[in-house]
Amino acid sequence: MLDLDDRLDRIYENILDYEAKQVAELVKSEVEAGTDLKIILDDALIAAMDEVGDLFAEGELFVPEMLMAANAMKAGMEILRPLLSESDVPSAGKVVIGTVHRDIHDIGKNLVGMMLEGGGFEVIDLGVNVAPAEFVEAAAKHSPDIIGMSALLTTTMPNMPKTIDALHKADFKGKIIVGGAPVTLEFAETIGSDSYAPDASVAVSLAREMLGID
Ligand code: B1M
Repeated sequence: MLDLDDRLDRIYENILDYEAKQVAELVKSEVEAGTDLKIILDDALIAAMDEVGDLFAEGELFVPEMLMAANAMKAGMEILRPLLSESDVPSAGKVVIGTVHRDIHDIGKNLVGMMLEGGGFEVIDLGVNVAPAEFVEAAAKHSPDIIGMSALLTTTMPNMPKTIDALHKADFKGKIIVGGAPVTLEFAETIGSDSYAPDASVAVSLAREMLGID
């Protein structure tokens, strides 16, 4: 039988090869072998997604490949998630994410959610066409560390400041991150967002930075 490092390496490599079914099977056998869940999460799933993020940033991978890797990671997460919630493995932080009101684009938002999950965050996805009041309600219900908003239309970008205002009025104390193709750093700064990420991999680095995680 392979030693633990080699077995974790196989999971890692299968994520980079987009082999969702293999990842699920390997994670399942690792759980059955009694391997620490945090080791599987950190040294295989999160490590692979960190590598995917780096390759994306270097222009070696593109959105479709990042999505396939995220899907493979997700297959492993499906096995770990119910067990992690019963165990004492701490999440990196809680993120509520959604596409703003009147906007139904969700591919980028889903990718950001998956990459955050791959980065060890607990992600609560509110879906698309999320009204400011729904973000406020989710903030009260889940007390997230971060709220993330995505907008793909110039006509729905103004729903970001509306949501931020509503969150501030409701005394939300966490951080806010925005993104989406038409969103810029300048726009994010003018609407009072704590940060702006141009892509999913930067979103993970910024979320870690905002929460003081190395
Ligand atoms: Co739409 N659409 N669309 N569309 N659509 C765009 C956005 C558009 C640019 C196309 C175009 O005209 N060239 C244009 C917007 C123009 C504008 O506003 N200036 C447009 C339009 C006009 C529309 C409709 C109005 C069309 C119509 O009905 N007349 C309509 C609007 C519907 C609505 O929302 N109310 C509409 C509908 C649709 C579909 C339903 C057909 C479909 C969406 C399917 C879905 O999402 N499930 C769709 C699609 C697919 C697109 C394009 C082709 C692709 C978007 C996408 O998924 N990109 C898009 C053109 C384009 O962008 N090339 C277009 C891939 C995705 C991975 O990238 O979402 O940018 P992106 O996410 C990136 C980053 O932006 C960032 O990270 C992601 C990954 O790196 N990011 C974040 C995103 N969210 C983030 C959040 C963060 C941080 C980073 O923190 C929380």
